[in-house]
Amino acid sequence: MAEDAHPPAIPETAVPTPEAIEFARVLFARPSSFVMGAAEFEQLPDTDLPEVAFAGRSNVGKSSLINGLVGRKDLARASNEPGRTREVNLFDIDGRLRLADLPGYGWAKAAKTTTRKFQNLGRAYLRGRPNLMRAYLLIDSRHGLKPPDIEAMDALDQAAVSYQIVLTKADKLKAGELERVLRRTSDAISKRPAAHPEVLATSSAKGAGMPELRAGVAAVCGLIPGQA
Ligand SMILES: Nc1nc2c(ncn2[C@@H]2O[C@H](COP(=O)(O)OP(=O)(O)OP(=O)(O)O)[C@@H](O)[C@H]2O)c(=O)[nH]1
Ligand SMILES: [Mg+2]
Repeated sequence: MAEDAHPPAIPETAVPTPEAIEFARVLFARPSSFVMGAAEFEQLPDTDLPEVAFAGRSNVGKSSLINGLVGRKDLARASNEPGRTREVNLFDIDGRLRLADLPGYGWAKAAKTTTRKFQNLGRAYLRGRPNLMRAYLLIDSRHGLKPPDIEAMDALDQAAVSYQIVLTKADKLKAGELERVLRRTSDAISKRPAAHPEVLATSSAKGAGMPELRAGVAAVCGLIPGQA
C-alpha cells in the first residue's frame, strides 16, 4: 500500500519527447573536443556558449559520464585513482555547448592545501559562471546522498544555481535497489528550491539514462528546436 501510494520517482512531465531524444542523440554524436583545463577561475574562456557542469564526490563517475554522453572512451580522463580531475576541464560539443568536468570533492587523501584549492575552484565555477545553465550533481547509486553531497546541495540552493541529481553506476544495483535509492533521493530533494525534481539514474558503463540526460542537457541549453 505505502509503496503504491508513493508518487512515481520520475514524473511523467519530465520524460523527454522522442524528437528531443533524437535531436540530442545527433547533437552528441557530432564532433566533440577538449577545450582547456583551467586551474584558476580567471583562466576560463568567454561565456559565449551555454555550459552545463558535472559535480560530485571524487570517483563518483563525472569524467566517465561525459565520455558516456559523447559515446567515446577517452574524451575526459577517467580513473580509479580518486582526485583525478583537479581542474575545470571544458569540452566543446559541435561548437554549440560546453560540458564542464569539475574537480571532485570529499577526497581525503589529497594534501589539505591542494584539496582546498581545487574545491574552491569548483565552487567558484558553480557560483560565478554566468553561462552555466544547469549543474548536474552526481551521486553514486550504491551510496546515496552523503554529508558532503548535502553540503554541496546547500551551497547550490543558497547560490540559486539550478541543479539536477544524477545517480551513477546504476549497473551495480539490482532493479529494486535502484528504485529504492531513486525514491529516497527524490524525497530528500523535494523541498530544495534549486533542485530539479526529477532524479536521473545512469550507467556510463552500460549506457542507461544517457539518451534522457543528453536530451535534458540540450533542452536546458536552449538547443532543441521548437522548445524555448
Ligand atoms: N560499473 C561502473 N563503473 C563506473 C561507472 N562510471 C564510472 N565508473 C568507474 O568509477 C571510477 C571513477 O570514475 P571517474 O569517471 O574517473 O570519476 P570522477 O568522478 O571523474 O573522479 P575524480 O576525477 O577523481 O573526481 C572509474 O574506475 C570508472 O571506471 C559506471 O557507470 N559503472
Ligand atoms: Mg574525473
